[in-house]
Amino acid sequence: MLKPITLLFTLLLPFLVLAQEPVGIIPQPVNEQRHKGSFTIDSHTSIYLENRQKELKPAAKFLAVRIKEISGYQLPIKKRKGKAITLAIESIDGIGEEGYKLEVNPSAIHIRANSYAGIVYGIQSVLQMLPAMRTNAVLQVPAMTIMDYPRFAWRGMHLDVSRHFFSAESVKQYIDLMATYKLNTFHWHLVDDTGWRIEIKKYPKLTKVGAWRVDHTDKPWTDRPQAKLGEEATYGGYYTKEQIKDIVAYAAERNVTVVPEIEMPGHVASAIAAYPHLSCGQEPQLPLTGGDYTNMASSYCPGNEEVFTFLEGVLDEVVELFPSQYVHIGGDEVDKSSWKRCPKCQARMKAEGLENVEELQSYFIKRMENYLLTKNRRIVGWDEILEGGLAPQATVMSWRGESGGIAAAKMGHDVVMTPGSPVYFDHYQAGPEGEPLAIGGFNTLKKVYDYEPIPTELNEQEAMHVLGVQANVWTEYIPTASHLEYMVLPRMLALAEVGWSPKENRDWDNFNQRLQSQFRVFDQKGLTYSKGNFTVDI
Ligand code: TNX
Repeated sequence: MLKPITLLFTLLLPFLVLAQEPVGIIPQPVNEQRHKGSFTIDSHTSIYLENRQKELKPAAKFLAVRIKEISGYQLPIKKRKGKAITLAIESIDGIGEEGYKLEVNPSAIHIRANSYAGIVYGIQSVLQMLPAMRTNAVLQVPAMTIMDYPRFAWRGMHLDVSRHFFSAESVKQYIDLMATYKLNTFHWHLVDDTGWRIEIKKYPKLTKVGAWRVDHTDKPWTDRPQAKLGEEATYGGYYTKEQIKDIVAYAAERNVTVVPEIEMPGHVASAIAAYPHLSCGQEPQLPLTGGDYTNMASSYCPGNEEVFTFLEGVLDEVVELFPSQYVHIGGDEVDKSSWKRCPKCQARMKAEGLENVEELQSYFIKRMENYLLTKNRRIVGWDEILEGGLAPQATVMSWRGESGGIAAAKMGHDVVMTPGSPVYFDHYQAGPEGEPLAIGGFNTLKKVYDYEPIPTELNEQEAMHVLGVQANVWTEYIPTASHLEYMVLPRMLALAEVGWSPKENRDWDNFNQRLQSQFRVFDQKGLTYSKGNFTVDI
């Protein structure tokens, strides 16, 4: 015979266990408590915007569309409170611009935040608790209280659409995935040697000529022969202004800022193919086909004034399309050999008192910074922009390890940490046996998860300049959208947690448990992802 107290305990046990179960959200919230019971979403549920906050309409629509997809219920957006999911922008201390408070009890769901961004994140947390696909099951959100906000302001994913082209639809899917895990910055690498991907009305040849290359997609990147003039260019593509506006709006609805990268002064064989006068040699050429860089002009000529006129014209149209505070101007891996042979470059260096070609590159970047500042935009560039002197207000992306970022932060510049190891997602995540051919490197899920964006070399003051963290996805070896998914899933989720969750909340084993339910989501959505043995770190 059980004693009454034991009996009571036995009966309560399932609830006690339930109360301690992790909610399973990625990235791990700052603070979450699970309670007894759940809120059921059904045909009587509505969405209520407190104080009729009009600006929340896109968020409410986003939520309603998702609920409809999985359940068929069309939740009305109502003016009166009933059994509702309430969204409210109000003033809340301690959660910052992007934070939110989520309260779920059996009769209501409440999402409160200081801004649109926070409301969207509250919605994303609720959606992670629901099935990802159409279901006949009862839609239940477990009762809970969450208080949550991000550790870093810049939580980025980059995508190179030049080495291989990805459709506007694929780009949207990529952004949607990012948003699911509260990543907020999409760095869109729109320009490189192999293709110019953004429509510019003033310079139509950029897309007519520069977006297309001789097709060797059947061969591995490094085996592709360089195209000869006269060969037919059939591989490529670009985004029209309409498509870009649509993508930018789609991203904004999900609190994702799109930062365009207009690469300069190197990696621009595609632009030079369109307008040969932009290189020092001015020889005609085709966009780069693949891995072979020889005999190509790949840098603009800083001795030629027309180059600046051209770039200003391009940037005028770019800033019209992208509301982002930042424009990324590239700056990496510039082939400066042509500059050394170029009389106009020599003359420019003499006139400006520049001692070497690094200073000439710095002159170039500073001019572009000045131009963009007149448009109220700031520049961000790869860490090579430190060489020859950093432009006064530039933000640095540290990709060759962390040293560039550390140097820039010590100089009082903002930085984004994107070191090749461990946050280049074009590198192997397992294998290499059994893995698709990749550029090299070995960035396992665990290495990504363990990454700490604030280097120990920085003091507290300097560390404030680390805006955040970003993974880069170069696509030399990634020809298709499903291959792209495979490279970013699930590493993107580890990155999301590094960028969002407090350092002390990060727990590898717990993350792996939460990952299992996301794997089910990937399966339901038909996403391609890596299931490698992530717990083995080599
Ligand atoms: C270096 S990272 C590059 C890219 C390549 C990448 C391959 C950076 C700023 N430049 O042009 O695609 O390595 O991993």
